[in-house]
Amino acid sequence: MTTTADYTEKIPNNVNLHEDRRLQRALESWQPNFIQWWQTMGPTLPTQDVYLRTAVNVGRDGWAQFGHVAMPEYRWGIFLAERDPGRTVGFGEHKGEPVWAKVPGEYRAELQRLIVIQGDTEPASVEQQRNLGATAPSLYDLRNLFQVNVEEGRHLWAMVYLLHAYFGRDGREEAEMLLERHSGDPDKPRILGAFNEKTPDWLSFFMFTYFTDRDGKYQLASLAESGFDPLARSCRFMLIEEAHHMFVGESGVQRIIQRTCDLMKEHKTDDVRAFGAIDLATMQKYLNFHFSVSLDLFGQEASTNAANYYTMGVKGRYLETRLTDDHVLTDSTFDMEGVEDGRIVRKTVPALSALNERLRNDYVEDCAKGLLKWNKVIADAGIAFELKLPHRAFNRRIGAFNELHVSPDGTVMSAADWKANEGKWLPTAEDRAYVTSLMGPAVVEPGKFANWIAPPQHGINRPPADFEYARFN
Ligand code: BYC
Repeated sequence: MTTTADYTEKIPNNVNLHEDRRLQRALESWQPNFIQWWQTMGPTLPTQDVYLRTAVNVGRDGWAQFGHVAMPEYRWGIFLAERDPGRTVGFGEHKGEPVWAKVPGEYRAELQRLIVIQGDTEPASVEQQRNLGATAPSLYDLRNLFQVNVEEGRHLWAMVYLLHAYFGRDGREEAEMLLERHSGDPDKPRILGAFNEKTPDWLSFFMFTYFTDRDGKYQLASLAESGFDPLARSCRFMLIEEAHHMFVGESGVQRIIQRTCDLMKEHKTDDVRAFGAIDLATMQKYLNFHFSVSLDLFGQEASTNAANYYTMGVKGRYLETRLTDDHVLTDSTFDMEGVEDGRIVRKTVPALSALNERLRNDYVEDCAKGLLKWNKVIADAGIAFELKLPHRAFNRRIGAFNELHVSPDGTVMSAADWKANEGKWLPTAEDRAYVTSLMGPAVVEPGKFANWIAPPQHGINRPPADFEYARFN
């Protein structure tokens, strides 16, 4: 294994692919299918080239290089973080044993399932975002969208490599299926709910990259603890790229809020729709939607799957190695909210079965940090409004809260009352139509921004915000 990618190969990689001709041929025969998928399901806005970063190295310094790239020629590669030769399984019944370089036969099904679910989300998000280029609010934003898209494509490559390299024929078949399921397809949908929702406008895109990509961060971090070392190393490297995606979401929402607040102050009104911006009440509704849909991605609160993954050593907790308990959890308990007789109650449950909920807690805590920054923009403008995360039981489809009707402040109510208030809490058809109406043709003049969003404070990498981030024929 080398840290630097070999770019002379058809598939750039740091896994010495040329040493395994069979695997190399299998991946090279998947490659045209991927390109075909990218061309039919990937970004629709034609460009000559885009200023993108490409991973070239997994070492700490200079892991990526920036430059204008024609998108279909982007070099999607296979990169695993460097191997830690002394690494041992950090949790579960194999705690302290050397990590596995190959898939243990008895855990094959579980590992394959986790890798397939992870892999399925990556192309799904590209499909969801495919038409957004046509309404990009600036070249800077267009470039960020495409950066996210190519890297999700690379994350798909990361999971496909694992399927091909370690799961034989089943793995190759699953890799094909990853290109055959499509977001929102009635016959062959993507596996997880949030990845079948639409991302039709840029407010949705920024909320998605803030909330749903953040689920990615927490799931990848848990898989980065895996005893199956190639999976752990793949996820560790993916996390480096993922950070930018969440930055795009956080800063994107922040810039919309900034613009809204500027207009509210300038015109001394809450009704910024009259001036072509997005009012804070609508922002809250989008936030409610994306947060609740993303909470579902963590699975059931009580999960024997999660307990088994942990005991087997295939999926750990967030920052497992930094936690100070016994890393086995058979004798531990966990306090959480659950449902009893139609009410939300606190209960103490075995820690092993509550691992999904625990990860969801870590996630919620992290989500709240962005809101502090967003609310500061509002407070600095002297406006009396605060964005809030809705209660975790609000608008849930997966898990115990699915059976309840709960308001954003956590009040349990009848289905009829909930329905009567839904339009106050979640985007209505009219809200969505309004936001869509703001999405004009892509703003392609360097340094110019659509009316509903403020410019960023800095450009990407070194160039300023008015840099020509994308060029057209
Ligand atoms: N939708 O015991 P449970 C990302 C099913 S995002 C539909 O709780 P488990 C990204 C479940 O499959 C990160 N079905 O399940 C972000 C199970 O079915 P079976 C993606 C669901 O396994 C933005 C049953 O309900 N990575 O990277 O503990 C852009 C029982 O549930 C859902 C991963 O998710 C759902 N939401 O938990 C690009 C990591 N939830 O077995 C990329 C890998 C549950 O009874 N996946 N079910 O037929 C996992 O770790 C787990 O599979 C889950 C589910 C956390 C997703």
